[in-house]
Amino acid sequence: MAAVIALALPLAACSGGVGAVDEASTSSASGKYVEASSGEVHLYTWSDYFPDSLAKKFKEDTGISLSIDYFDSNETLQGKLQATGGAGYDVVVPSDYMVQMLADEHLLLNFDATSLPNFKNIETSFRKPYYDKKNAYSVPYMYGTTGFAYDSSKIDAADAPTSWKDFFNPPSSAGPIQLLADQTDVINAALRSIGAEPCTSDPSELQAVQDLLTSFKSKVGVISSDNIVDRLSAGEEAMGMIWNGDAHRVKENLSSMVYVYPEEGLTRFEDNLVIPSGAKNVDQAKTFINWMLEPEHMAEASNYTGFNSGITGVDELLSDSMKNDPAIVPPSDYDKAEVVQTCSNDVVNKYTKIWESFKS
Ligand code: SPD
Repeated sequence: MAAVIALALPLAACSGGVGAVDEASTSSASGKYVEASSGEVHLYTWSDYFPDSLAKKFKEDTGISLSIDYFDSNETLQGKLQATGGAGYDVVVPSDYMVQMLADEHLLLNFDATSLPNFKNIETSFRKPYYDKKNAYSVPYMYGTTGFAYDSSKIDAADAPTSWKDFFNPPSSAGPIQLLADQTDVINAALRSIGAEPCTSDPSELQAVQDLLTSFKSKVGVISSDNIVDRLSAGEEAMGMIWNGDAHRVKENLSSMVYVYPEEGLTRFEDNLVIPSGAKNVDQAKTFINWMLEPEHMAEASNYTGFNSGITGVDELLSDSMKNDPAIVPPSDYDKAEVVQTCSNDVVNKYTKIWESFKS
């Protein structure tokens, strides 16, 4: 699993972003850890990202019920928390850059994750990431990469795509392309395909991406982050943008599926467990997060989702199929996985404009 761990290192090494703990959002809830033994936790997470078996086990172990709603992108989560002022859920699962954005908007509770008894189980390289330098708001859930996959039984070897450039100019044998409903992942991939960097504010690069997406639109089948595993496994789409854990699950059903590490590079993301500022069941939320930091619980989530996690002891508990899948363990000579950065608000607004115009 050395390659998986190596892929994780740049995140912790990365600097910049949220440094200061937001004292204004510190509440009494940020104090001592109190283990709850009844009540409920409302979890809001990515679709298909938490096994029912684990929710059941959590209730049996702690007496706390877990109810789950699903979102399809960080921006959907952000919109929901903005609309409710951080209320409605007790635990939510933003990615790296979105932890920083939500914290900056005072939508997260500073609960001092280092005070959790199981904080010690977080691998050192996953502590104090650039988007939460004091672990005031977050602990890691799953991490992975955003690449694309294609069915090698449908696309000739001569046409096999190897780059984002190929992805956005697909061979006709690929048929309608699956695209994630994720403006950050799609625009970052499009920027890489034209040789530009994520978060660029260069108007000509952003215009080139807008033009590329406009020409790509007629080749897109479904724009969705939901049910990808089912659709690709069933052969409904032969090529699609996909997160590596989902690709692993597709490969379990369809061995001809290939996960591509694009020549230009790809995004390495990290999703996190955080507590919104308006959460009602804070002790229960902290009990849930602490419980998830047990290696066997996180490993159950990993083996279900297909993604790895930065918790000590999880690697040993991963299924052999995960340990041996290049979608999970990247080729040792691939060094182009880049941690997502938090773009400036101005650039985020430009991304949103490009995305809305692409979808309209
Ligand atoms: N099946 C759900 C996978 C969720 C992955 N989160 C991706 C975050 C990308 N920025």
